[in-house]
Amino acid sequence: MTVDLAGKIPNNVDLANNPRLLRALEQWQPAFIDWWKDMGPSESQTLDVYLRTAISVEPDGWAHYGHVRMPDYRWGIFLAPPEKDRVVPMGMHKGKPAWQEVPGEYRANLRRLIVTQGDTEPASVEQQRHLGQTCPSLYDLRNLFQVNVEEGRHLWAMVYLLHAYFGRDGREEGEALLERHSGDPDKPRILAAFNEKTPDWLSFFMFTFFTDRDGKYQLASLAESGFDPLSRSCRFMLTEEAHHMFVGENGIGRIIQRACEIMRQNRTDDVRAQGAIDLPTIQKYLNFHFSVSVDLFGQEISTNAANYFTEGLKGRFHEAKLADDHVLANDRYPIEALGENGIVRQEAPALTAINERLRDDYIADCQKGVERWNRIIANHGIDFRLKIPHRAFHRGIGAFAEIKATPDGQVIGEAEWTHRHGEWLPSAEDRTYVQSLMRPVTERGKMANWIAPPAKGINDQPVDFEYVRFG
Ligand code: BYC
Ligand code: FE
Ligand code: FE
Repeated sequence: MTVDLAGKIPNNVDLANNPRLLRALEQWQPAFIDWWKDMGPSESQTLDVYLRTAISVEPDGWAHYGHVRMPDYRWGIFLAPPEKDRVVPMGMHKGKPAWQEVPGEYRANLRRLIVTQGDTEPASVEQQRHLGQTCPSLYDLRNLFQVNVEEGRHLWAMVYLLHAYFGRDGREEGEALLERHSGDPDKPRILAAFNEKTPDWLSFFMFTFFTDRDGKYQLASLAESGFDPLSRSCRFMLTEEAHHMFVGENGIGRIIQRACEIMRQNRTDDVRAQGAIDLPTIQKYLNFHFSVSVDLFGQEISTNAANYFTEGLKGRFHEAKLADDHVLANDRYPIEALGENGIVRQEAPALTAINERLRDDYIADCQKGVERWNRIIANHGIDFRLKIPHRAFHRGIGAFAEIKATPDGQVIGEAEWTHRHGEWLPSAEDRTYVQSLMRPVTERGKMANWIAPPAKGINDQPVDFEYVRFG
């Protein structure tokens, strides 16, 4: 696999020898740049940012670090190296050679999966568009932009697949990906979480912790696809995704750290009086972002998901490591469902419960991160623990969308929900308070008062490095 870094579009997919595809992508490129200028990070055109850029797919050395003027970022198309003799890992075609072209009968389903994946990438950039104006430090500003440019590259990854394998329909979908916008009343993004606002940095860090983690699980499932180009695209995207989740976990950890320091120093729970964010408010934001992110896994019982699996288009998390027949014709899987007196455990056919199984894997992963946050609180000797709410809490998709539940998983009536949801989700007042803290800090090495400095900088640079230069 040769890497071409000199062309208009850096790539390792041999675009130079595919003039039709190259021409199509070079036509899409100006539309992407226009979208980035209109809908991407606001007022970033003159900034020099210390960014990593993908320049190969070698495990070490795939990234180059250096200051880049943001609109000149080199978004490239990179697929992970092909696995020799790769086979379809699951479903009715299990064991047959992986497909290098789209099987005709699965064209519509594959296109739909790729479009849904592709739609989330620019959506998140749109949601985060104004955060640069209120960054808590240059370090954080750089991390925001790093996430943004890589989500832009993930859009390129999906648009490449659409152009290379789906002909004219694919090109039309590529245009539509730039025409839908987050929160647009007429042309919204496809999945609900990507039409929510990300108005402040507490929300941003929660988003990268919870919603980018959905990205990790969905990409890992698509990396199991029998359609090999999709698998290889997703495998490389996953290497970038780790940093996005780091930004979230680290960001929330530093906010918690700051709250705990203030509680200890001032012997008070009234952290807000000292201009920081109190732990109960952090819990409410956690509840919100967790619940909209678990919706992204779809219905508990889904024939779509069963079909994707059986057709070999989308697998389970780490499919190859699972010890079963990878066909699941007669297997059962335990799920939570609505019973007559609340929420009950039930068995469902494993095939139709594929979405729920992935949601379980995701929740277990979230739980580990929350435990790491709780260790920060415990280390300060403070008697408070953050908790992931029950999966039935505040749902918009699936069986639990029909009911109201407390964060503990108690089914409650509408009246009680109306009366009490302000205890569990950020209220208008909470949001106004958090917003009031959002003042830009752009002096080298300085941090906003509500967040502790990171333990170390990016790529072995010091924390007070000039991560962003204002031109
Ligand atoms: N919102 O059978 P079901 C990322 C629809 S994040 C609105 O359960 P399925 C990133 C559904 O379309 C990863 N509608 O559906 C993160 C279906 O509609 P139809 C993104 C929803 O298909 C941060 C109906 O309800 N990647 O990368 O099994 C920053 C029945 O539902 C929603 C992917 O999602 C919803 N939440 O499951 C940047 C991977 N959920 O058929 C990036 C690709 C369901 O009735 N997508 N519906 O018209 C998929 O695999 C599937 O589309 C889903 C949905 C898992 C999302
Ligand atoms: Fe992404
Ligand atoms: Fe991401």
